[in-house]
Amino acid sequence: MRMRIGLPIAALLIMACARGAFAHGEAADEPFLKDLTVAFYDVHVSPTSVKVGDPVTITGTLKILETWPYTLDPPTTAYITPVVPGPVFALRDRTVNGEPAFGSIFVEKGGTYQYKMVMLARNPGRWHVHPGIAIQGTGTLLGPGEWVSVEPSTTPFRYDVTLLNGETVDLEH
Ligand SMILES: [Cu+2]
Repeated sequence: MRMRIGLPIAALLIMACARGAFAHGEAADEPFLKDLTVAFYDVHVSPTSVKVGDPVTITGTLKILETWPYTLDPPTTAYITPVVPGPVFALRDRTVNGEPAFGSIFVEKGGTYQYKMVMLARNPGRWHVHPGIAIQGTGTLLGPGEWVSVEPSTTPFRYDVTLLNGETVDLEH
């Protein structure tokens, strides 16, 4: 009799305590990827609470480890990128080792890359933000993540770009 009551109570307690999934995806990477490919360190994401249209900056350093597995293609071409759940931020500016990096860069085993990425908050919500490096032939490897809250703004999102002829266009439209 005690068992009959105990089980439903336990089930209710578990349901009451269960919350939404809260994990960051990089925990799902295989250990050999996390330990042998790329080390991310000094990762900072700030600020972690903004309004739509405000900048969020990701800085940090990554090293492509000498232990890079021989079972993967050697790293040559890569793309350092914010990893966010969909187009909820828009990348505005990116430098790698102090140089502007508009697209892919050349990389090598043992190389160290200091990155800075500025992105604009585009959609309201609570988003997880990681630095990542997409390596040709391997895929995207993730660094540590941070939660960023984006509040709605009274002005709609804009992404203004000045063209060579001096004209300004809003890429959002
Ligand atoms: Cu995450």
